[in-house]
Amino acid sequence: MADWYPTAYRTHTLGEIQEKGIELVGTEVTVCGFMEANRGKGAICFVDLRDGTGKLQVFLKGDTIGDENLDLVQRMTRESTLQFKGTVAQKRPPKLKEGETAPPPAYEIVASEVNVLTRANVPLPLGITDTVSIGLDTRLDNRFLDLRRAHVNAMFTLRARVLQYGREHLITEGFKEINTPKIIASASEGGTNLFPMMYFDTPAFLSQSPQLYKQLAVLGGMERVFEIGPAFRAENHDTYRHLNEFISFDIEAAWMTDEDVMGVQERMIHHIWKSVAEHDQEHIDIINEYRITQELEPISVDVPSVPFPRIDYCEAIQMIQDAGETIKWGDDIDSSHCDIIAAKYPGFHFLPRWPMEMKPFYIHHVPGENGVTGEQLSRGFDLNYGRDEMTSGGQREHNVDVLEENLRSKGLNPEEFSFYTDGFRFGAPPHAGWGLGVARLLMVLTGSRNVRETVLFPRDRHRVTP
Ligand code: AMO
Repeated sequence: MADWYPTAYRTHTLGEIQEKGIELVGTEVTVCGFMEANRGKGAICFVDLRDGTGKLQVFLKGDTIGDENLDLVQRMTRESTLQFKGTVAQKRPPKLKEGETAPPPAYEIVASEVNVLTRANVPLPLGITDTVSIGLDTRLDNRFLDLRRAHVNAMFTLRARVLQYGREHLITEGFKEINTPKIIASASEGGTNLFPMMYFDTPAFLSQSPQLYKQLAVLGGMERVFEIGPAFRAENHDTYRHLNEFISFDIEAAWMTDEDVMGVQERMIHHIWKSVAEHDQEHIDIINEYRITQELEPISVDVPSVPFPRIDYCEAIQMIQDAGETIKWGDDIDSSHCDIIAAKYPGFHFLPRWPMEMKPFYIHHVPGENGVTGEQLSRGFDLNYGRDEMTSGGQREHNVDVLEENLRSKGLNPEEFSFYTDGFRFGAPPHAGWGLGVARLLMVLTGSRNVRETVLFPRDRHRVTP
């Protein structure tokens, strides 16, 4: 449990009172929260109060709180914010029928004072405790209310945990967190999907990826770096897994190959899943309680074993051909093809060794090893889960002459990349890295069917607000 220091508004959180329980019985506390519901007419009233840490019942009696205050609370609208002063008490245990076991003790606050902080409008644009299914657009338009729903709140708690466990794992492997600029002058992932902007009098772009800068940090001797930051793509894709702004979880490391950084990735994902399984079952349970009301299969956190399977590009093409699909060496592997691979490898699996032709200019080739048609293979890889790509990565080209040749062969002007290529002219360690889509990983963990569910305020083709 976190250390919840008292604030000007409250002495305790609701979660803290429920957790400390008996220790606080008889103590005077001040609490705040949203009024989820109120019950009781006449001389008494029960309020279900909710804050960001839990829920608690507040019990009000006219003769202690005053008839005027009692009436005020009884007429209060749902989701209004209230502050109560009162004493912690143990709730009377429920009468048990034969054979029933007693539930754990529950606590409540017997109120002596109430203060209305804000009164909520009626009707609410969406219900907080209703189990009726609400359209994603309505939810996103009213995200501030959607977030008050227990399973949505649990989802974003898990998101924070995934980032925390990922960070902590990389730190144990010697990685340091960096921040790279998001206003850039040249593209790293191809020029067509850039958002242009004016940087004073100079045209510039929003960054598609920290790619070139994380490499420069490693060329600068930082050895192992990571960044969790936004990436912007002006793509026209309008699918369940594409956004125009997403959080990319990137690493870059010196003296490593593609295989080495695949190792970092699988160890990190293993650590995330293991930590969630050990510490966050309560959030998974909340999501499952909701899923059951929607007749969706409950999710479970199955810690994946490492190493993850590796299916070379060539082998993947063969598998797809064997399944009767028309695909040839050099073609992209699309989602329906991924279904064929996922039928055999349903969990996380790497797809290494793509044709050089299909990978960005910064990817290293595989010396002396060619694909079935004699074309050059690369040290670029993807990590997939089921039909969805989670990560791209690879070993990087560290020979500046080859790098400039790669740029030219992609129709790019090496001079425009001199801020980057210069970094290779004064001693360059071989290095490798990857970029992981955080929202896609969250989709896997939480069983979401749309990446928008796992992003607070998604940006897509049709949405730039709220
Ligand atoms: P790539 O372009 O494949 O690689 O992106 C890395 C990962 O980011 C996620 N991703 C997206 N998520 C949501 N919406 C999008 N439009 C979107 N585009 C990408 C995916 C993807 O696997 N510089 C390289 C990484 C590297 O080599 O280190 C890069 O950006 O999960």
